[in-house]
Amino acid sequence: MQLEENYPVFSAQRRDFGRDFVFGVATAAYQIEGGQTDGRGSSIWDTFSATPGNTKNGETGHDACDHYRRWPQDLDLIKDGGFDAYRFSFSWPRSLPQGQGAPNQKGLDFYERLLDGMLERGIRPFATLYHWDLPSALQDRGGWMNRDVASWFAEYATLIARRFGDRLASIATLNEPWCTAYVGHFMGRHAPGYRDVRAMTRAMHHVLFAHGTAIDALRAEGAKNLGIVTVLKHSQPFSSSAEDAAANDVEDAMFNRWYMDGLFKSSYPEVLVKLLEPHLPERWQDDLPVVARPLDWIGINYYTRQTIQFDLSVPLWRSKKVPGPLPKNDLGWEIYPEGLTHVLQRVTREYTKLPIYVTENGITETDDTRRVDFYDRHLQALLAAQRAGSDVRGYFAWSLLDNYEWAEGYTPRFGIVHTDYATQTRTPKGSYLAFQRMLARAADV
Ligand code: IFM
Repeated sequence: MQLEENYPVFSAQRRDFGRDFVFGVATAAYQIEGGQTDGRGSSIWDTFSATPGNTKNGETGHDACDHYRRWPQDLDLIKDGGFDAYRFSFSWPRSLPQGQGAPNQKGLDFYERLLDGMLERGIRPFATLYHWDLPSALQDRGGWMNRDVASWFAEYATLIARRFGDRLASIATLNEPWCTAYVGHFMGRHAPGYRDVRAMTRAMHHVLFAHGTAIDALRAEGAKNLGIVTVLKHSQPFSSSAEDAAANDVEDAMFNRWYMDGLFKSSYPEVLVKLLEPHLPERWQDDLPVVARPLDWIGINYYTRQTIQFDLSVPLWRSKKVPGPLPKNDLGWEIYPEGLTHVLQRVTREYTKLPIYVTENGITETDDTRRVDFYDRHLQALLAAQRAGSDVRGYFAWSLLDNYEWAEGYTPRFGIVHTDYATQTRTPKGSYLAFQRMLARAADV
């Protein structure tokens, strides 16, 4: 693709980020693959989205972006954009239709082709094992509420490491465990659609226990460069009152600290243990050393901040989220680039000196000039965190393509490439071109 003078540009240059800094794009299997064929099993998202009322316009990921067939074109887009890496997820039900037991050879062959396609194009594969598509057969046995999920997940991790480990640049166990536990088991807005504090609490512990168990399984297979992807928000009280500070403490623990304390301090925040202990599985403390297995890197997804106010009428938490004053994206998420600097510095200051990758960052927006501005400001915020001492080694834009945004269906458009769902035509947006222009200057590095 030719570069032209009127392309949108970012204010940062590639060399500002450091010599080995990795630029990539991210997607997830259920959001783009489609391809419900060739022996793929059912997942909790297939059944959740098929249930009336659960998703906008009843939309499902049945076809999504048809990436199952169109992957060569999508990999070409990544290469032509100048990206170094592709963060994608394996589909557990495509690999193991029943979640355990007999693998689906045709499904594994698809990932074989995809990985070879990346390597042929010089794209480094950053894999995620679980991006929310639990096999339905495992949900039938309690899914994330059942402690056995740890051994099911380890079996799946072993399969992937044996077959593909030699070709993966890195492996993340889970994407955003908060979302699985809280949005899927407490808000009921994601699969499996529970609204129950006990279901949530069990899932909160089991996601992390399964993560650590999978890390052991991956290491036993010799897999390298292992991590996990957590989503973090900058969390702040609405006012300087003691009540708002206490409310923010609970919400920050719920969103950020439960996962980061578990992973890096081998403990859970006291304020939440007090509230949730009756629902935690017996002898949960015994699992904490597994939860905190050493990692090689940490992935952070960042989108927005939260502002928290005390509210006596809310059971349990006594808090609510209130809208911040800044402009919002199409889903009402406040745009706060400085928050990326804050969360990256917080990781370095409070948790770990491990390399950090920003594994997702992006905006749903139909006006692409706002998307260019969003990326520009967040890239500057990342540089500010680097200058302040955070060891940030990579950045992945969410997302390569407009895709299936879970309960919100196909209305939100997070892609740097536009997807016409009727024809499956891909059209690069200005934001893609801005990345391309920045990344094409490899000679600057
Ligand atoms: O689309 C999601 C993705 O699956 C996980 N992180 C947030 C994105 C935007 O909501």
